[in-house]
Amino acid sequence: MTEEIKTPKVTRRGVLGATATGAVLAGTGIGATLMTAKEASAAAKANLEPGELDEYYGFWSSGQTGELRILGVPSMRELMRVPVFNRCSATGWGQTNESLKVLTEGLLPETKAYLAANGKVTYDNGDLHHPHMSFTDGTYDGRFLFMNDKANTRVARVRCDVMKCDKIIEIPNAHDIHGLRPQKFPRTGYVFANGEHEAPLVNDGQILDEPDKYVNIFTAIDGDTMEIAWQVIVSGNLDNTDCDYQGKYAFSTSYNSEMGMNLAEMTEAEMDHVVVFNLKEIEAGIAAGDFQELNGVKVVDGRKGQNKNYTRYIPIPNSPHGCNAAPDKQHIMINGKLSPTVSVIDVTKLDALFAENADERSCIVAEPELGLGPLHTAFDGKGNAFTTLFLDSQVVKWNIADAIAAFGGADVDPIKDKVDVHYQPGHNSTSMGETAEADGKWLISMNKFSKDRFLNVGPLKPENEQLIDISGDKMKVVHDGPTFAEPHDSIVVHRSKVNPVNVWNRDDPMWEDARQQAAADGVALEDGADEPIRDGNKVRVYMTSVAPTFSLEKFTVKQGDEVTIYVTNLDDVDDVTHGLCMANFGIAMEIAPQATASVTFIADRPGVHWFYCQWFCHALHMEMRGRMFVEPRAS
Ligand code: CUK
Ligand code: CUA
Repeated sequence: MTEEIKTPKVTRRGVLGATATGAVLAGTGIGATLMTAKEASAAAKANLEPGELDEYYGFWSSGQTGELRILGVPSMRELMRVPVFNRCSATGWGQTNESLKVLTEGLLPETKAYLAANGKVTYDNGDLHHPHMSFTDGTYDGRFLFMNDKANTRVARVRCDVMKCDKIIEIPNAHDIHGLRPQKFPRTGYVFANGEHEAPLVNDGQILDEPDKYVNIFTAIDGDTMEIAWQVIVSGNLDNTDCDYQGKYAFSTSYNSEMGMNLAEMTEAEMDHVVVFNLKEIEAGIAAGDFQELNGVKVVDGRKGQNKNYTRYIPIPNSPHGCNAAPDKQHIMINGKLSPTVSVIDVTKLDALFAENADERSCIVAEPELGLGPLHTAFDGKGNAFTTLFLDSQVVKWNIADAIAAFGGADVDPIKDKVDVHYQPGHNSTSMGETAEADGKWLISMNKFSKDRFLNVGPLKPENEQLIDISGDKMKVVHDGPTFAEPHDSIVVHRSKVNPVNVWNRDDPMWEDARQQAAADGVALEDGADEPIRDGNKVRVYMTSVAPTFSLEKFTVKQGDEVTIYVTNLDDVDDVTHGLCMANFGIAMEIAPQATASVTFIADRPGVHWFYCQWFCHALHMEMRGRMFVEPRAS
């Protein structure tokens, strides 16, 4: 294939003539540096005209829906859903061979056995809470997005060039991955992942009511290879996590330092803790052989009382939840949840905790009382922090320097503003706010309840996300956005950081298996084959698509054959995606421009069966169809 195909000259947007200049600039990634005067002065402008492009990408979790969502900010328009842990009818995620490879290759052997016993090859649900982009030098680098699955203990990666998931791994030893953050400096590097729920270290059915034998596991994953680098056994459970801008420490909150097994036990102590992980010490410990190998992973013991320099436990009131590094590169906010406070850690004071065994609380430099139910904190890059108050249904803006001064005894109120949100906020996020380039324009409040804010759709209500202008002294709610279950977290990334392609590269590794099988069959995917290729009772059908036709108008297989259909989309104009739906076979998939996708099924249904293109592609889209003829089994 030629270079021409990788960079199409014609864009559909250009053809349609709608603000083509903006589209071309955005598509080439130079839009951000050539921002118009109008854009530059539009800090507080949430409403875009039709055809106007957003300044930011928002990458959203979807909780128990299991997918990643892409929104435009500030318009809050939903741009795309990227299936990850879920099954997707539109794209064939969870059904195509290419997606099943991603969904199955990282599963543990015992999980595969469990699934097989239930007639499945992979999970089809997930609980995706925390999407975060890879970093280089303390800011987003546009390579990958990483995200957790609390439901089935997995971590996934999405490629930002095509916005498709390319890796999913199941984390051994840990249980139910919750908090997740990529290393900020010098780069990602590690992806840190918290196992939230306690379990016996060897969980083979021998231990139930011996809580002292339960542990929690902190995992560091290599973000480049998606292999597990190491794990740490900790005391107490693990909730949210973040890391510093020095590449030295990671932090995890624990709401169950008690290691309780029920609500009363879990909330008993007034003080819980945040665990500090010393990355260099852990790496040195592993190099020195101070680990046990468990399910193929090197695991160090960082529990309290081990007299090791892997961890320190900083007492924090009371069942802390969110964990957020400030863009000043110095402060980490630990959100108190049951305590009305946020505890501020100064990372420059952490070396003394490890080297001199200084008092663990000596690194706390402020603990402002902000309101009821502080869960998560975001930043504007101008010295202010924005904390969600779940119980008060508010976002509070407070000044970090003033909070530190007040903690030192100065008579100053760190709270600058409060705004009502609707209702009960969990996470919040600010434009570029979890990077050193926080720009203080927008804040998203992700609220758990919408109640009366939208037309009633029955007992199950949408959530409500509100866009708040934080460019001035006072916060201003400027937009309500209903969303389906249940975004926990989001990041707001300037569009200059992300530059997806319009058309797949034919060399892409995503369909390497198809490429190899075609070569073995003496077929080029780009040419297709005139007849199905028979290999015992396996039959391979190689088709191409060019709007509005498939290369085969019909093909014949035998009842009971295992049929694999490969479709290579030869269209190279952006947005000309085709589909292949095999009616009454439960088969459907998406094939984007220049991509190959494949699907395998048993053709156990004799007769004529139409396959059709289910992605609208052409004026003659309805006519884009063909017949599969299944000859009945000889009786
Ligand atoms: S957790 Cu959902 S509100 Cu899973 Cu990030 Cu705090
Ligand atoms: Cu091809 Cu619709």
